[in-house]
Amino acid sequence: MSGLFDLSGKTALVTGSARGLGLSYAQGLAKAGATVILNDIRAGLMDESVQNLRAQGFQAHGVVFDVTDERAVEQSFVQLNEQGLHIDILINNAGIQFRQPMVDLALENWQRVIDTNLTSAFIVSRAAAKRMIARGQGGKIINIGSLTSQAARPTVAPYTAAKGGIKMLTCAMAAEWAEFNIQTNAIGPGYILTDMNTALIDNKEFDTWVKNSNPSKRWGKPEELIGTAVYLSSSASDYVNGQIIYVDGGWLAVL
Ligand code: NAP
Ligand code: GCO
Repeated sequence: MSGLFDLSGKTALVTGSARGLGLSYAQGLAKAGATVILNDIRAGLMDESVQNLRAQGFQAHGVVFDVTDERAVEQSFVQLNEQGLHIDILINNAGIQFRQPMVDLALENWQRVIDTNLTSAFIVSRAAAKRMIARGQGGKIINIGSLTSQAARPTVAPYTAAKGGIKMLTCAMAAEWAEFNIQTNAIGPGYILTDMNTALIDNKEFDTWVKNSNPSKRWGKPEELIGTAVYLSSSASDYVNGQIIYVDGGWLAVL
């Protein structure tokens, strides 16, 4: 049974993984046997995280690129391939949040969130999928959605639109790439204790709302996303495609 979740011999790229959920995904996949490639826009932070993973005995590398920059993405994939690193598993994790009522929202801020949280998944997955198809060995692509892939709250419209798009882009990728033995799915985390949510965690009213809005009555922890990431990265999910798995304490399941 454990072989079902064994990632030995696989190479995984996790975008936005110098810290936060991305680093948790990378550490979890490394523990399952994968060689992991961290990505970030801040080289120093990324290098520090790569060294930390190596110090734990894991196979880890790093590649700096902005996920919204298609030229940098393509060049990075060429560089990785030249190093003998071929991506079997891609987790499109990089993302930002920008909270403001739409009537006050500048188009540039709308666009920046859409570019980073949605368009980037197209850009990076296109680079990965064409190489997976050429290699003929299949692959795994995991997009990172959110509760806002399914429901909205005020002041996070671009994030919500992007994450809703992630849900349907996951279906589109499954529609086009399943025949090449590439499984594309998504994870929809609930409210998780990371830097993205510091302002919310520190806000007593919001903290109370989160705890009262899910039957688990608490925020999630980054490490609680790892099992789903390993499952969707492994042969255990070879007949799962186009799905989003919410890891939300039951939030979306209850009235
Ligand atoms: P986070 O703590 O803010 O970390 C985001 C990571 O993405 C950082 O490492 C950041 O780099 C990187 N990043 C941002 N823009 C980038 C770009 N253009 N190119 C490359 N990397 C970039 O966020 P998080 O909470 O870990 O969230 C990670 C993902 O999970 C996001 O897609 C988020 O929407 C999603 N998510 C989070 C939650 C939650 O409750 N935390 C829930 C649902 C979904 P720097 O370190 O250089 O800033
Ligand atoms: C917000 C939060 C959320 C969470 C997550 C919930 O401002 O409401 O940032 O968007 O990060 O996406 O699933």
